[in-house]
Amino acid sequence: MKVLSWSLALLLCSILLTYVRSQTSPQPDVGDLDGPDAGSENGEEEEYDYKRPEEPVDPCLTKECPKGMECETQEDYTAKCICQTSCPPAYNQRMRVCNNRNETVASLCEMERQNCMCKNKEPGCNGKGSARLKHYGACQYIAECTQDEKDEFPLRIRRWMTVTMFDLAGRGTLGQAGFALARGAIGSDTPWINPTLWKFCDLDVDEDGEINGEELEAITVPMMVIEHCITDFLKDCGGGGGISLAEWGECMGLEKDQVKNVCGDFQRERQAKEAARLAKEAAARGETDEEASPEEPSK
Ligand SMILES: [Ca+2]
Repeated sequence: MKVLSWSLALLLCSILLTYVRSQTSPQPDVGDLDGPDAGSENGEEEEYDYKRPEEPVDPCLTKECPKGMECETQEDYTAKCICQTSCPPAYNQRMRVCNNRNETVASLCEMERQNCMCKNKEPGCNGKGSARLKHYGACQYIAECTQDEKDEFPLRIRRWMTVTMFDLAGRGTLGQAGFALARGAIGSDTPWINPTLWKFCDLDVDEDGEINGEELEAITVPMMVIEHCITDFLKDCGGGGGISLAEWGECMGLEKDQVKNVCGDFQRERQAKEAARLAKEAAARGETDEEASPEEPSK
């Protein structure tokens, strides 16, 4: 009987001790049971998406810099355009260009790099200031244009514009608006009209209805060496200022009723292409369409 009493006393002590421990020990966090280590309800181990820290994207990948400049990634991971530190070696003499000071420069890149440094007043500037591109290749003597040559010039440039337009159409690089005009010119008694109107639209990049001096360089610079009259002729055509469509048509020998504004389709194509380019750049930067959408084309 005494043994039974001692056994009961020990059992009660054991129960009491267990109760005291359960009240003083830290309680498990119920939330922990739902954590990644607790397993799912069906007992299977769930995969947990342990994300790696995102590596910063080089901001220069989507940064466009003006001519003569290159992108440099800053310490705070922003992109900054700086003057090009160097240009590819001008291994070929055909890379040389002639500037408007009649100086032969190793390459167009080198001329634009110099322009940048002079504009920013950097030590690398040659001290002469910015220069413009006169023509490709080393500087050479350009004969003056005689009156006879000038009189014949519209015929020559119309022929060149026609051949160029048909060539681009054949290669599929003219765009829909240009292709439609080229197709309309084929078989015509006056096949040069559409190419002449097309070239006006092509040169009027800012779409203000006239061709200014800078826009004119897109045709004078590549043609000056092979067609020495082009600069004098087009200078006279605009009377020293921009060339309107009516002036362009008259200079090229078109009748007044042959001069029509066909630029609308070109402009819409150009704007759509530019919008697509901007959207692509914005997508590369991870921006939304709304953040990146350019202004609605007004034309
Ligand atoms: Ca213009």
